[in-house]
Amino acid sequence: MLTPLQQEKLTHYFRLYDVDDDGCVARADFERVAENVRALHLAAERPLEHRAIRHGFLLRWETLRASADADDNGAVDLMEWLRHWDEVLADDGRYQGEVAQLADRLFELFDTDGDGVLGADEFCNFYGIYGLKAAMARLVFLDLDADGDGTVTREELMQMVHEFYRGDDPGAPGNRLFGPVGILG
Ligand SMILES: [Ca+2]
Ligand SMILES: [Ca+2]
Ligand SMILES: [Ca+2]
Repeated sequence: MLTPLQQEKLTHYFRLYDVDDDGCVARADFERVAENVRALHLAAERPLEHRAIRHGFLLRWETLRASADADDNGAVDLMEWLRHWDEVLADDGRYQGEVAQLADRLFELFDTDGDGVLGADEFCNFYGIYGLKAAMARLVFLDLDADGDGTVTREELMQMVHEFYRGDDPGAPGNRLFGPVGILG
């Protein structure tokens, strides 16, 4: 069972994923995110890499649809989304596959200078693909950068990811992984 805090966080997360803001998470939202990544990574210079990235996002939509779209109407509404996450969070194998490994891949994708850590600009780029404002991204970055050295390590990110998804501590910094909960309305 999701706790009220987890429900609140995952509802906020749903609004983030609903990039075109039509009240459902669907293929179009993933297409939009893939397109934003393309714009960011100058796909003209690296078309093969971008094709793989786009494929990855669309595959992720298919995985989500197969698991979450209970009424099979091609879109995932908030109730379907919460039920889906309730199942994933209760299952260690699925959690590893759908959360931990994904966070790891996103870390690699956005570490564009390949130095093994995320700088503030790299981190803000990640937020940009979901249409979030750079100012908010910088606030989250400050939260994530636990030791204040101006970079986010893989360990710092994973700690926040676990707090966001599985944690139930209202004071945990990881609750704000995708911006302050409630700010998207
Ligand atoms: Ca949508
Ligand atoms: Ca549905
Ligand atoms: Ca970097």
